[in-house]
Amino acid sequence: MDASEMKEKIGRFRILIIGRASAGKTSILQRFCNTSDSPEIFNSAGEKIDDTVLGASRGRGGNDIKNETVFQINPGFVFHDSRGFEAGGESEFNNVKEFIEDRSKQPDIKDRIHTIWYCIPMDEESRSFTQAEIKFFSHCNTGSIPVVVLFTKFDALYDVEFARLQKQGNSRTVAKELTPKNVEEQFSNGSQLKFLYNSKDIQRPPNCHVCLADMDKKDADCGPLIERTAGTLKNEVLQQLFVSTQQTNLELCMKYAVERELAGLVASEEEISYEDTIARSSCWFPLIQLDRAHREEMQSKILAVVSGSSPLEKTSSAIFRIRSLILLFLTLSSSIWRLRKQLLSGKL
Ligand SMILES: Nc1nc2c(ncn2[C@@H]2O[C@H](COP(=O)(O)OP(=O)(O)O)[C@@H](O)[C@H]2O)c(=O)[nH]1
Ligand SMILES: [Mg+2]
Repeated sequence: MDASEMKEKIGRFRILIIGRASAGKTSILQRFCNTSDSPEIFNSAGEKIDDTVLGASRGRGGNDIKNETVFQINPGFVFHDSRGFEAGGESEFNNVKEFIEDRSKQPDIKDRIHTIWYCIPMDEESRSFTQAEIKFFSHCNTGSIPVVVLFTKFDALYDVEFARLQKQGNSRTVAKELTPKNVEEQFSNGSQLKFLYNSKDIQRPPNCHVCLADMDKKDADCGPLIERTAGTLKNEVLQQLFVSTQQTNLELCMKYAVERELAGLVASEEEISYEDTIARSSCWFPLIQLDRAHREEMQSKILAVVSGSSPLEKTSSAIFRIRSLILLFLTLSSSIWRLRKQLLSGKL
């Protein structure tokens, strides 16, 4: 089975998001999927759960970790929401642990958890790790599943630094600009991270972490979350599935297409056609898994637009425009890399 068949077989990328109620989980999922819509929730039998039923059953076991949370706009991602993973709660911890163990044993990779996001909100006074967090990072065997810690509501730490910068004589504008960078720098040298990665109490530290501020705002950037998560995936097919399914960071798709595909093709001795170069690089992009005939049609349309012989139709859909841009990028970069290969091999 080649990578694209395998990708098709896995189908959806499955993420478990853990964190206490109000940690900012739903907001992150919305930013990640670039939507303000509420997600749809399905039970393990695949039946849609009515919101009103879920609301009424809250606290009566209705918040099942096995439920699948999906956003209509990007059904390529399926989330399991631990909901209310409260400090010290023994039964919630066991529930999460059992769920991870059970999913890890699934023979089919499509049913396994592909990544865990563990949310730690920063909006509490003198934030230190709770018993639940210490327990999770000491006793929960996540096997080969990468774990990324999300320090959520990171903007809660901004006020003190903003005031300090203003006191130093900086204008509001300068203080506002410097604050996020300064806070992240102070945090990276602070006691929380030392504890998380270097404490004897933490036997299973996470793979990495990311600081997320203002995720309740529509234009918030979750690029760092996407990049860190992609970087932790060791399985190339899963990595390709993750990068090509997320639709908010095309820059990352380009980075992987160039670094993983084009660079590899240039380095190899293999003679590969122009069309295949484009087809193989397109595996890293969303919305572009087209067959050859469709791709050729798109390419001729794009060429007509680029050469000015046909205006880009005002009515053309956003998806057509994105596809066009991706194909244009692939066409240009494939040409450049082929030229580079010919130059390096002395054929030019
Ligand atoms: N200041 C701040 N508030 C946030 C952020 N993310 C979420 N919130 C707010 O925190 C509350 C809980 O967020 P929600 O995403 O529903 O948390 P969940 O219970 O973990 O799903 C909401 O009122 C959000 O608007 C953030 O990054 N910064
Ligand atoms: Mg929620």
